[in-house]
Amino acid sequence: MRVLVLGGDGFCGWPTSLYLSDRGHDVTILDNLSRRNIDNELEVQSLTPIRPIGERLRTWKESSGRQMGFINLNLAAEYDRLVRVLEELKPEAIVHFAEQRAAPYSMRNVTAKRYTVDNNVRATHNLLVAMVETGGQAALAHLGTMGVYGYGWTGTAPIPEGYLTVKIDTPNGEVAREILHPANPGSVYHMTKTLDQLMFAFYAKNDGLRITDLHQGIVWGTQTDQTARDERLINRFDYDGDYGTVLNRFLMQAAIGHPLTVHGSGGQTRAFIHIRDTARCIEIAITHPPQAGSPPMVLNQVTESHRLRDLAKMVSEMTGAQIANLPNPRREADENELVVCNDKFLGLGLNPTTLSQGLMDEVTQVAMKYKRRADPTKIIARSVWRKGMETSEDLLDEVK
Ligand code: USQ
Repeated sequence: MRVLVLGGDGFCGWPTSLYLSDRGHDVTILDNLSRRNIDNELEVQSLTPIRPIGERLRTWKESSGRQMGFINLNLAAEYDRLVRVLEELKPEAIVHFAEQRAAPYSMRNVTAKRYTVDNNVRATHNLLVAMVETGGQAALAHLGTMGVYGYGWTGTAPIPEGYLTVKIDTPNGEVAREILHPANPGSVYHMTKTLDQLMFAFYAKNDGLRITDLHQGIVWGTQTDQTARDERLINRFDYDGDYGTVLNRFLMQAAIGHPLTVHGSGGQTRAFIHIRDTARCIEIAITHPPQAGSPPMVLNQVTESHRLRDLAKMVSEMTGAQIANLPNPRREADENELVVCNDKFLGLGLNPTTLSQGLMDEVTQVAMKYKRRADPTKIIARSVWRKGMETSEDLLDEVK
């Protein structure tokens, strides 16, 4: 398929672009390199030395013989150029990763809150309008998040895939309706993904766009078969308090001798997926789009759920790392249950990559290899959900 990957330079976008290219799809990446700019703003770099996009693409051509296109475009701001891209490229599938994706960054300050909403909402809306205007029949797969459902308020009720059947009392008796699962975002970032869902529902209904919204869990792992082929193809590894996600942070912290930074009691339960499965799920999604005229198809892109204190204990037992229970900078439930349905991906042939010592060792080895690049003063999460919330002091002065 001719696939346009929006946000193809990022943590999920880059390995997915390589995977799709490797599988024989004709891939063009569209990205404004904003994630690299945020690294500069936060004065922190990926633990792994990611190469400039041009070098990445040249290396991929050298090692695979396959060419990927690249367009530097700001989706939220350059609507006319976007229309021209769609007209010229005529993609059969569009994968939309092009949003600011860190919850802590989105809560950091007023500027980051406004940027996250302006960027994410406008990017998605521009894309939808441009798809309608150009009359393209591309299948759109969007990276949404499990966080749109929120955590804790459904107890042990399994989270369905996007829609909920509710019973309504009417004067003529009870009727059943399928509604979009109520949104319960826990951060400004997650809120933008709940807004995306409404835009998808509208444009699917009004214009017949074929949309799949992937409610992805927390991604862990860093390398895929493709990114591991050459050091110049390496994927990013975020370990800082804003962009680093929990399991990769624990594994990296263990590798550099930093205590594992559990927020609060660690009773939070979250859904996880390995980066390799992210790429596989995207290919499954774009090759199984919904029919025009159907509501957006929602797939829960997760393979397993874990309580954070269990993950910390597991990493600690594997590595000998200490566990630190730190003040939680977020406003979130201390303890929650989470049961997630992922039947659709399993039904479409996903063979889940679950947590294993081997894969965790792989992450630890990557972290060990590049640990000299780590800045220990960037590890503690300091973006608080409300002014005045307490955060921890640094726990490590230097990486030995
Ligand atoms: N946490 C810790 N210690 C840490 C880092 C995080 O205890 O050092 C806790 C957080 O307080 C939270 C949980 O771990 O309870 C998850 O935090 P996270 O940073 O790993 O993940 P999150 O902020 O939820 O966001 C990430 C991605 C986002 C994606 C989301 C999927 O950055 O793009 O949408 O995972 S989900 O969590 O399922 O909504």
